[in-house]
Amino acid sequence: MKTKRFQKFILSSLLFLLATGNWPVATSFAASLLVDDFEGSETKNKLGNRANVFIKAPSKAMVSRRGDAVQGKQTHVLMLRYEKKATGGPYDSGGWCGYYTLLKSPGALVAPTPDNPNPAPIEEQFLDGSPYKAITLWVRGEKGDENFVVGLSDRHWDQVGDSVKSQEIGKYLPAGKLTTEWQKATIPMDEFFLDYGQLASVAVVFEGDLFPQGGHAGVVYVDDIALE
Ligand SMILES: [Ca+2]
Repeated sequence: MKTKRFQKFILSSLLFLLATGNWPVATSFAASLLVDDFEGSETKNKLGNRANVFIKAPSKAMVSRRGDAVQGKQTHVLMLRYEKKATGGPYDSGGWCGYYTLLKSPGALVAPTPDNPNPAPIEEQFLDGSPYKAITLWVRGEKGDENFVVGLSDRHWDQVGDSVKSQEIGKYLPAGKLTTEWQKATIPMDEFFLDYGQLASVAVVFEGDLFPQGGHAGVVYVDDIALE
């Protein structure tokens, strides 16, 4: 009787482990980290951190949410509309624009109490990206002639308000370019030369020489930004 109960215990423990993936040995592998699936808040990602467009005039960008089917599954996705201008703005480069989502958590002031009249503020927390090998995201264009690069910043690049850029997105897509079909982009971390232990943000960026005619207006759709 006792043995049977023990066997049952072992079996249920195994089932629990299988169901939850909480294997003790699995701790050395990094599970993927979903940064945003665009199902929740419009201004915060799944990490609880801010996400928004960025704009340097005369370029501009806006975001919204749309329902779409990704791999046959109905879901919500980010719609990113951009107008990358060819001239004007800093260095007559037409400015730049895009969308960022923060990997770092913001710092905060701590309210003083009688016991602690001068509390230290909570510092920003940068994300340890060292367990991950790639940034992944699902993307499609509205027409298929869109283009962008991915920006990644660490503490240093964050402080200067910029990021390190990937190559053009097509390099990381199965079709070699954006199309009107959903594709998964996999951008190896080592495309970016920075401090992976202190990551600050991921961005979709329209800047530089992305388009043959200089400027371009278009719409790209994005879902499931993750670190894998
Ligand atoms: Ca989604």
